[in-house]
Amino acid sequence: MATSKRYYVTTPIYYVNDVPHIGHAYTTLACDVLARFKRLDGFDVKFLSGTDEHGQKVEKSATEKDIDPQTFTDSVSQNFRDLLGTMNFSTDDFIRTTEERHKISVQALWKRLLDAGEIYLGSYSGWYAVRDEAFYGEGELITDKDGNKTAPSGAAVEWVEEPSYFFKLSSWQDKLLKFYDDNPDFIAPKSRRNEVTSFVSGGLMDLSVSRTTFKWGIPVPGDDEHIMYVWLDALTNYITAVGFPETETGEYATYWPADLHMVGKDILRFHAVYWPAFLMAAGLEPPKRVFAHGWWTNEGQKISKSLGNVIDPIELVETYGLDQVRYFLLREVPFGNDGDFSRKALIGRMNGELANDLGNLSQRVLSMVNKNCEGAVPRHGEFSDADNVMLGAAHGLLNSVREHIDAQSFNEAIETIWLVIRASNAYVDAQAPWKLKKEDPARMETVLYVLAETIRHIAVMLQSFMPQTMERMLDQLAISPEHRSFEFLGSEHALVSGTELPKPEGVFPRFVEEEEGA
Ligand code: ME8
Repeated sequence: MATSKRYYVTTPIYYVNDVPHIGHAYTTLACDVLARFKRLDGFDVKFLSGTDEHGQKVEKSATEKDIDPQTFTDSVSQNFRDLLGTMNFSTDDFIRTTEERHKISVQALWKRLLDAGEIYLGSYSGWYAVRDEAFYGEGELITDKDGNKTAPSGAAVEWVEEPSYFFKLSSWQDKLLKFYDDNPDFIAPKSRRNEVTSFVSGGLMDLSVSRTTFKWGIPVPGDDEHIMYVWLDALTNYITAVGFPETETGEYATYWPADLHMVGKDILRFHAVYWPAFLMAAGLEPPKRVFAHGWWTNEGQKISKSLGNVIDPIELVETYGLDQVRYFLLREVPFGNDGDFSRKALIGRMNGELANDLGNLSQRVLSMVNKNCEGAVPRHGEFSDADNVMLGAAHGLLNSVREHIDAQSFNEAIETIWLVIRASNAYVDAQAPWKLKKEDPARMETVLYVLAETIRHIAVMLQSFMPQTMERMLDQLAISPEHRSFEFLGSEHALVSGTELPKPEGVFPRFVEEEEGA
């Protein structure tokens, strides 16, 4: 695509120790909306997701199931790939860390770090949490009343003593702080930025980047006894996918540095501290931005396998509908905050906002057009002030929504669109086209035209959130697929009177809960 506007967005690569749940779907959904929005806005987009397949945690899960790690990762990775289809995610690439392209890339990065004098051999003794795949200092641990120590995340820790290569993270403290200062938008949201800068200001220790007590990973070049630390391996996926170690040509030259790494708040430190330090130490550019979103609880409870309350995105989609679930997840909670998942809240939004506000608007308007305007886009006369206000609101959507999307404020982007939906409903009520039908049919047509044109704008703007239903809504307005990107917004590309329209059908049915025992 011949465009200078490029956008590279990544999800974390998910551990293949378990099946995908709502948390994974949420992170990838946020990226999918960004990727779709940017494509509609004329960007050349690369959207990457994938699976993190090495390390002790995955090895342990395979051993527990008595399967060799490769067979195990092959099958679990497929579940994550399948989720892309289930959720209608528009990824351009899916990386697995067990791929050859990745091994080459990680070993090349290691060599760069070694050649730059950033890695040395020593020995590690300290605490390690397999669940987090993270090292913890004594001072970070939490001791319960029985004297048991756990990681701050609650994960079990074990004492580790073994030879290890170290990355000279301690020497990157000032350079990282300067980098955060020079790039105030690097960490989002703002509250998270303070968390990271105070962590780095507190002093950094050199980081153990190899282990000798397990085998499932990428060997250190020239020293096979050592397996690379799984986070060094995993983070590198973001450059592997753009062709590293080739940096001068190809996708690396086009897309790197990434515009956004989307992560959950649990893994911000790895992305905002270790990753830019590794990259700068290797003479490579750090990414432009890392956004740490919050965590979902389930009906007030922490989601965990042991509590048996893991939310399966596939079940949700089957029960409530794909776009309904996509909408809810990004609408319910300000992005960046923690949120509580409840079926009642989901149904409330489906019936209140999707069925009532948006569904009724389009169904009402399109049925009136179908019945009273010979099933074609109505003719229109002079626009009144009220018409111009309505159309102006629709035309103004792109700029304000774009601003929210660029700040990853998804719920505000949606709210901005909803203001126009609510205004359209108020406009229908005020103009009462059903009354105009007898009194002033020409005016009725103008009102219905204004509404149809407003619905076109709303549907185009909502495509990234709800691609399937908006496709149906735009089909009902007879907008050809090539005319659905943002360059076709505005009065220049307005609906053409007389264009034949298909028979309208509702796109957002009300959700009626089955009675207990029915
Ligand atoms: O951390 N609510 O992988 P992972 C919201 N392999 N998001 C949630 C969530 C919840 N309850 N639970 C999980 C890893 N997530 C590493 C990443 S990247 C180089 C390596 C999401 O399978 C959230 O985005 O544990 C979190 O960061 C991600 O799942 C962790 O996935």
